[in-house]
Amino acid sequence: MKKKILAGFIVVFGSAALWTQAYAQTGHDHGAAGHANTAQTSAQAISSAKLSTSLTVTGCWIRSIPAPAPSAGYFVVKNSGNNEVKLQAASSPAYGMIMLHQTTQKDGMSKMSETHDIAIAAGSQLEFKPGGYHAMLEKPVKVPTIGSHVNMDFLFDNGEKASAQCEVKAPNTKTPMSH
Ligand SMILES: [Cu+2]
Repeated sequence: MKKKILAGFIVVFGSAALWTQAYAQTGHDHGAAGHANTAQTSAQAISSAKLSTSLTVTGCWIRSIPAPAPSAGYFVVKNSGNNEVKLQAASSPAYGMIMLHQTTQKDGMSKMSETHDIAIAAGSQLEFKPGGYHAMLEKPVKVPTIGSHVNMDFLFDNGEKASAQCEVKAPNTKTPMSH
């Protein structure tokens, strides 16, 4: 009996470790149902959150990528409040799922990973930009045309949200300043 329980534990633990490994390797291929549920929950939480007076998102732009490949969104989050906040999630009517990602460099290789609770200190701002933090935009409802704007909402851990209009730019756009 004891042996059976132990064996069961090893199986569960083993598959969790395998899953984590598989997840790390697939990068953008997030087909898992758990992620879809999380995205849905945050979309609901964002729509009922109250618009913040101290947290703003500006300069938002989206790199237009042909579907079904995921696209990325970049912006500046500014916290003019007196407390540190954490960015928890983003949502947009134009995308079925948005995740917060961070690109890191290791041994000359660029790699993206999902990230949660990105802290923005009181009175400071954080730039989401190519090669760093970004919003990963998946499952486009339809591919937005270059030059159009897409609405995006951002949820913070204090229960407030910020809203931005993101300009859709050409796939080869490198910096927010180039048009
Ligand atoms: Cu990414």
